Parts: sequence; structure tokens; C-alpha cells
Amino acid sequence: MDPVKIDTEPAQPPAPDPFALARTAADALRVTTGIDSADLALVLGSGWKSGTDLLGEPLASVDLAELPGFSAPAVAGHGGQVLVVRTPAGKTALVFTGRTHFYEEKGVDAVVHGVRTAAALGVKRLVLTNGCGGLNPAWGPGTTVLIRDHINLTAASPLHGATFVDLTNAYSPELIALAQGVDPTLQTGVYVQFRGPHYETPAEVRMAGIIGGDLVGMSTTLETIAAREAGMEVLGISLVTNAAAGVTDAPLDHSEVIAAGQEAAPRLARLLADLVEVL
Ligand code: 8IG
Repeated sequence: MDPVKIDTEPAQPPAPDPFALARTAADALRVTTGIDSADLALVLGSGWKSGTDLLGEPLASVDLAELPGFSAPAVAGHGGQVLVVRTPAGKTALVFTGRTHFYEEKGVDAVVHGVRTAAALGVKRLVLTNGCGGLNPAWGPGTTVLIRDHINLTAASPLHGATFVDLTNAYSPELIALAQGVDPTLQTGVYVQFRGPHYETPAEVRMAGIIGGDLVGMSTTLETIAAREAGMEVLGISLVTNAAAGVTDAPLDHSEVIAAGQEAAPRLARLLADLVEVL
């Protein structure tokens, strides 16, 4: 008997190499902005958009959606440009006013595409900011905390194949010291990334504390891993926009997050401006 013929699906096109895609995006940025390379990159998370205000001389602004491999932001209150800024210290900084989150289900390569694009432009120092929930009741909404280490609970990695990247000093002790030189009141904490987009249950927040976490959020750790693979130094800064679930009796809502960011805005802009002067 003849073997049964099965109508097979057409073969999937090969997945694009994420590093090649980042080089393409870097080239597009060179063409549209006129820069050849950059020294620093900043990623502005929830509440941090005012961080562009005092950084230096704006040279260019490009919608991320117009660059290869990027897409428009998914969340109200999240931005979607990359700015090129000349800092007072004469450095060229890329400022991403939005990011792709893991919960958007575009894949981990999409989450770290901005980091890889920055690396392709020669960036050596990366500042990752976020808005997050705080476990420490003393860290009320508006508190900024330097990330000293992370726990990645997404069960995902941006690395492909047997790429064994050391994360011992994932958050540069040298950059933490520089930041504390700018603001000696800055404390450090361990950031725990959950997948989201739901906030945690109180039991999950208690677990995060038991395993060593101080902050809970939905970003940053995958970007840090990709940055370390690329050899960049990372400074992570969290804005506590809300007490994590169960830390107080109050329920969480997104408008509270936005309000905390607006209230903290001038202080965050000052902090980032002071930071880029020493980075
Ligand atoms: I802003 O409480 C912000 N982002 N996972 N939990 C998590 N992410 C957050 C939170 C929070 N607040």
C-alpha cells in the first residue's frame, strides 16, 4: 500500500538572528540621527519619563516603532521613543522612553532588543530604571532604590544556546558607588521579576521576601542578563510606586502607580541628570 500523503505546512522561515537585527536597528539610528556611536544608554520605566528633562542637549528623537525590531508601547504611561542626548560631560546618551515587557508575549529577544541595539552602538554603561512594588514598609511610594541583585522568576533567559554568562556582579558595584556618591541616601535592594501582567498575590509577595527580595516588578532582569552578555556595566534603579500586595491593606491600581511617578518626577529628573554627569 502506498504511504499516506500528508499535506505539510510550508516550512517556517528561519528566525532572524537577534544580534543582526540589533545591528540593523543601530545602523538605522546612525542614519536618522547622525550619531556614529553612543557612550551610555538609559531605559526609562514607569514613572521615569520626566528623566529626560535635565539630561543635556537633545540631538534627536526617533519613534521606536520606526526602527527595525521595535514596536509601539503597550501601556498607558509608558513612552516609545529613543532620544539622543549630549550630556554636559560631553557623552552621547541614548534614552529609551519605553520598553517591551515580557508579558507582551513578543518573546525575550524583543524584550532585550533595545539593550542589544545600544550594545551595537558601542554603549558601555546602561542605566535600567523601573517602577515597582516595595516590600519594605519604610520604603513608601516615591522611594528610589538601587538594585544590588535580582531574582528572575520569569523562567526565561535572553541567552541562546550554551551561553554561560556570569551574573556575580550583574549590577555594577562601581556604578552603585558612583550613584551613592551623587545621593548618599540611596539604599540598595534585591529586585524580583515576576512575569505579570497581574500584580502578585500577598502570598507571592511574602515568598519574594523569604527568598531575599525587596522589590517586585515586571522588567529589568532579562535586560540586565542581555547587557552582561554584551559586556555592558549595569546600574539598576527602582522607583517604588506602591507597597507590594499585602504589605499594606490597600489594593493596588495602575492610577496609583502613575500618580507616584508624577509626584516623584522632578526628583527623578534631577537624580538622572546628576548621574549622567558622573557616568
Ligand atoms: I509600577 O507591585 C509596579 N510594577 N510585579 N508588582 C509588580 N510589578 C509592579 C508593581 C508591583 N508595581
